[in-house]
Amino acid sequence: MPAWLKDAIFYEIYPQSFQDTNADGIGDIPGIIHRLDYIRELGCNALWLNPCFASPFLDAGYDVADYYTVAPRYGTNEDLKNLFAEAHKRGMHVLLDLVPGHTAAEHPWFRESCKAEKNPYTDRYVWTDEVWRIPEGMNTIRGFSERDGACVVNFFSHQPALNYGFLNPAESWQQSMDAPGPQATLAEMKNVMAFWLSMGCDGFRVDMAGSLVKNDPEQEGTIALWRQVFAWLEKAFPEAAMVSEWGEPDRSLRAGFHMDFLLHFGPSHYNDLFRCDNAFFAGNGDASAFVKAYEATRAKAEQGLICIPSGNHDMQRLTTHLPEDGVRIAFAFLLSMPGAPFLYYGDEIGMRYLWDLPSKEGGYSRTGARTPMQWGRTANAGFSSAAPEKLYLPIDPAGDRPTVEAQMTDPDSLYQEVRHLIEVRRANPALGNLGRLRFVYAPEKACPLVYLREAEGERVLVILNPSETAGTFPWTEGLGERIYGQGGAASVENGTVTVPAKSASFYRV
Ligand code: TEU
Ligand code: CA
Repeated sequence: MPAWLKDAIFYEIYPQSFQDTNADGIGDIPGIIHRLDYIRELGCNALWLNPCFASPFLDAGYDVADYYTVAPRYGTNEDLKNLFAEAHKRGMHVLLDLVPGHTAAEHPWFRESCKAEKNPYTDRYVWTDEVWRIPEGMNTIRGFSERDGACVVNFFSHQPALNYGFLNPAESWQQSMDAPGPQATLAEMKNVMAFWLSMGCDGFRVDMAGSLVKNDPEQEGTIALWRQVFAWLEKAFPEAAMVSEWGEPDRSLRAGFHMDFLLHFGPSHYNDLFRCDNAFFAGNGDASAFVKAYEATRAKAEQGLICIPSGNHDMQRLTTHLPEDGVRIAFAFLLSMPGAPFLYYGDEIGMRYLWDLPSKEGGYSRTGARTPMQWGRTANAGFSSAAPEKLYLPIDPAGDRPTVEAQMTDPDSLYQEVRHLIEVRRANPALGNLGRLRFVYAPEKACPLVYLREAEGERVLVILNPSETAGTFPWTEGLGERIYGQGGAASVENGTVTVPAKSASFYRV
């Protein structure tokens, strides 16, 4: 694992909505450079940028039309190179988003692949051998090409699946992983990675990383494929960091990834905590299923970081299902768990999910979590000087919408709470990315949630009680210094700790 991940705290930027510098209403790379100091001051020292490559933007850039060129609306390759350099100057690292599973339908490879005559791209995508043959359990598009066949798609219908082969080819059109077509696809994806890494990029967040090999229910083929990639990467770019969008760390970390996310899909029960009708951090939900799933996955994954994001561009905002105090306790959790924290832009000021927005670039219900960053009081909240109707998405119209400017000067703001939590994390090795974790108390449908963090001979007990009522848990040791607190302090008597309602505390023990 690259050494820099030991204390990496990531900030996810949706480039189109962060900072516009040329008044076209769309965020851009010079805008990200302009805001690097803001991110550093918050305490984050690493970035993940959503895809910023040439694209028809039918899925916000997750439909890549050219892996080697920055989308003109964001700037140039030179701008991106500049971002890497400016980030490095500040001790920061930058991950790009790699989308290896599919391309845009307008990618030149796909155009070639659609032709009836054989050419170097015939086997770049997964095709059946006749248009009438529709493979079971896979989505296809058909009847649009001269080539006779149905083409498998990975996500939306305009995202044809790149061909990495089948685990156990069962039909003549299914190629094995080591056939020339799949091997050429993989070699090209390595070229893409090497291209950006050589330019100064520090690694990738890998989109749908578990989706590459087909007919692979246990993902053993995809795991083997990634292990090959990592064998190469560790030699060629040993400092490159890789985080998978997989959602099953026991598989992804075995595949060689340094980090994986717990997400709104997969077996993690992530949503139980933050995004459901009775979310745990809202006060009367359940954290025990999450804890059980976490312990099970951790036991199977011997190495690597399990990362719990505050949100991302695919889900509602952290504020959607949680009250303000619940959001703060959720941040106390996010910034005291092991793994590298990932903050979604704007979550640090409590930006809101905007309901009922018309879909933008394939966002659909995800659109409301992708609105422009709210910097301050100036026009368009400081995001852009374009006319409001030209903005990528509208700014939150609420009169009391949170802004960076207001929260930076308010000592009681969420921004200050998050910044302070990052400081506390950095000051205490036990709370760091690699520190050990043991759950002490995680009752079913009850509070508090209690766990012990430990590293370098230091131990910190984390006690989180989002409930409206006080709670207790058994603890036979004493409590030392309270190094972080929200709400009232806990008290210990006769082997029982009493925790006030709506509180979060970190104690040295
Ligand atoms: O997402 C994959 C995915 O399965 C989901 O996150 C999905 O977008 C969500 O569940 C819908 O609510 C990744 C990207 O994060 C997403 O933005 C892309 O649209 C998708 O891959 C295709 O590339
Ligand atoms: Ca712009």
